[in-house]
Amino acid sequence: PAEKKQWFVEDRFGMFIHWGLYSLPARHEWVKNREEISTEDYQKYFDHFDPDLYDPAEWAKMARAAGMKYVVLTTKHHEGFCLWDSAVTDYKVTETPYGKDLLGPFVEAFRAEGLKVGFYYSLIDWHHPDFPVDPFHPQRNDPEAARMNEGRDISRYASYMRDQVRELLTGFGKIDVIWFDFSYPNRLHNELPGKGHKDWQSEELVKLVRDLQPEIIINNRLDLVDLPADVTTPEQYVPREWPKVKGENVTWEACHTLSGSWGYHRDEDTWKSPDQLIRLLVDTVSMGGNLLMNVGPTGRGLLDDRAVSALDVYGKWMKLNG
Ligand code: FUL
Repeated sequence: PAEKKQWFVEDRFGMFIHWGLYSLPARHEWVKNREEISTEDYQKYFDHFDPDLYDPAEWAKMARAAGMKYVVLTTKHHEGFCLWDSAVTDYKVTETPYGKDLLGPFVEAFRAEGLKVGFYYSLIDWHHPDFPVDPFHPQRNDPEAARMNEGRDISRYASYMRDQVRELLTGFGKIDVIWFDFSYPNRLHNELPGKGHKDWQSEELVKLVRDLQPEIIINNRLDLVDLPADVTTPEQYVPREWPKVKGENVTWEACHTLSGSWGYHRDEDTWKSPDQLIRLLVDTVSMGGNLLMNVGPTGRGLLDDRAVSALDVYGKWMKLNG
């Protein structure tokens, strides 16, 4: 129902947060994939994950000061690492040197600042033993790839995802948005094992989500054609006309980065100028969309100065323009 989405289209501006093990190498959230890093070599980021400066209340204050009304955090990105104490895996924050749940305090802190809370959850998982070593997997060129693939069963992975989504949607109170993410090229849907709604059992996932959180907003990245999503999510571009599904205008939310990558990238120098930042917000909102602007905290849990300045640009503009 349209009323369910009312807050979303009124709030207009949200903070996206990409945070995980990839924040430590500080190059890109796809680093494991791009550099074809083995699971053994990637383990060092897990063994050193200890965000001693993590203070979600600070992040939440900054988001609010920037005029943002909701937040979406990567609870699990493609690397498979979980920011909460999931019962169905050891690949989670509570097993790292940090040793504590990150998600509960996060949710509380943002709610305390009056923001709505959303969870990003990746349908891709480069760590899970049942997720296929396909041509997009970090281990695609490993001489052992074929052997690694033996016995993998995507339906076990689909049931793992349902277990995790159940945890996320029952353990943290009312969750306002769930942002599933699949980003391999469309033409490969269903041509590769592990891609597409049949493999993820997307219909069942959606049913579970709707049962557990009837009010939640679900995005459109589950490869579902006949089950309408609540929001369409153009990525890194400003649509030139109102996005449509089956000829109808749809609710949309554009997501963008402050620089290039979504995860913390220390050495990038492509940060958007204040002018670009404001134009992006004005263009998006004036064309009827939401803007979900991303920050990538460091491995220690801080927002980089360049991200803080960008948020400040929005905050100052909001003060003058409401
Ligand atoms: C993409 C992902 O592959 C990126 O890493 C990022 O999470 C972006 C929002 O979605 O599809």
